[in-house]
Amino acid sequence: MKTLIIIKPDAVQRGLIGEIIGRFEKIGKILGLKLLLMDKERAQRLYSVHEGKPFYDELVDYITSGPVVVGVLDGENIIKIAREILGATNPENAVAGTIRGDFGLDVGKNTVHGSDSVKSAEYEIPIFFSENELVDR
Ligand code: IDP
Ligand code: MG
Repeated sequence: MKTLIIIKPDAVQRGLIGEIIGRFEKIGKILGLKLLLMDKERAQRLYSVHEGKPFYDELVDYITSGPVVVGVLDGENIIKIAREILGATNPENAVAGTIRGDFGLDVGKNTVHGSDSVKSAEYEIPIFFSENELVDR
C-alpha cells in the first residue's frame, strides 16, 4: 500500500524537512521524494475534492506559496498510520507528538498532507510521480 505525503511550505520555510522525513521514515519505506514549487494547475488537481469550499482559494494560494517536499511512502496499512502521525487537520486539536500537534501553525498552515484513502492515494501520487520515479527494491 502506498500514500502521498507532502511537507507544506510552512514546514520547509522553518527548516523542518529533516525532522518530518525522519518521522515518516520510521513508519514506512520511502519510494520517491522531491522538492518542488507547485504551480496553480497542479495545486488545483491535488485539491479538486475541495473545489467550491470556502477555504479552497486560500488553500491553493498557500500550497503554491513556497517549496514543498512530496514523497511516496509504502507499507502495510500506511495510509492510516501516516494519518495518525500527521495529527488532526486543525493543529489546535492535534495531540502532542503528532506532526501537526508539534509544528502546525493553524488549520491552513498545518505543516503536512497525507492521502486519506486508497482512492485518494491512487489519484494523488501520479500528480507528482511517474511510475518510473518510484523505486521499490
Ligand atoms: P486533511 O489535510 O487533514 O486531509 P482536509 O479536510 O482534506 O484535511 O483539508 C485539506 C486541507 O485544507 C487541510 O490540510 C487544511 O490545510 C485546509 N483546510 C481544511 N479546512 C480548512 C478551513 O476550515 N480553513 C482553512 N483551511 C482549511
Ligand atoms: Mg484530506
